[in-house]
Amino acid sequence: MATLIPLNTSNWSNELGPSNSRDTGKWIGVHNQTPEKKGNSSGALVSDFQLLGDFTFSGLVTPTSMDYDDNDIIGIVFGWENELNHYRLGWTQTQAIGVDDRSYTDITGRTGLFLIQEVNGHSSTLFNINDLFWTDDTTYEFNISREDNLLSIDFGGTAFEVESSQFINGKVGIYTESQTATFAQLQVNGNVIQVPEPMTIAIFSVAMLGLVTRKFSRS
Ligand SMILES: [Ca+2]
Ligand SMILES: [Ca+2]
Repeated sequence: MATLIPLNTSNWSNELGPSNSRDTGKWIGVHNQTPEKKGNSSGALVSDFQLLGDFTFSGLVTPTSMDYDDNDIIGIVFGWENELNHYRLGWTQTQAIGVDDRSYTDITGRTGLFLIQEVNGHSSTLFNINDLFWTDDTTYEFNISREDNLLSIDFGGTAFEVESSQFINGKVGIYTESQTATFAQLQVNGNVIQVPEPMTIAIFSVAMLGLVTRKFSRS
């Protein structure tokens, strides 16, 4: 078993949601490594690094009912380039057919537990159990790993494998659609490449300019 390294979510970015509600919901708790989404908002929180090749990404997610008892989507993203290019692993608490309060579906129409591959905004379903639902205020463990083209996934004790080589590299993250939830103990193992923030590049450029200028004035 590879050693998992705890992640610091302080600099993760609020990104557009990956499915039919592509708005940017505010995440709180990122500085305590317990990202939380309140209210009926949607959106992704995405890592400040990329994973190259094989990896493991794991953590905990709890759909919460204290603020609002809802039944929509909690999920994980990986191989992420943007909201139109990624994998998303989502899960709903759909109510029984015929009950008014039906949940959001993925843009594909999927409910229950689903794994979707999104390429230039075109979705394909890699896996779906349409009658498996989460329970309010229950903490679920998730674990996603890639070994070459094989994706091994465990979400809340439901494990499955699929093959896909679409996104070998990419960022990881979490998302909700119209759902309150908290995430914790996010960990990763793999070839981590830090993606510099635009600000860091700007400061670096200014520093270089300073060096060059000084060198020039001395000569
Ligand atoms: Ca509920
Ligand atoms: Ca909702």
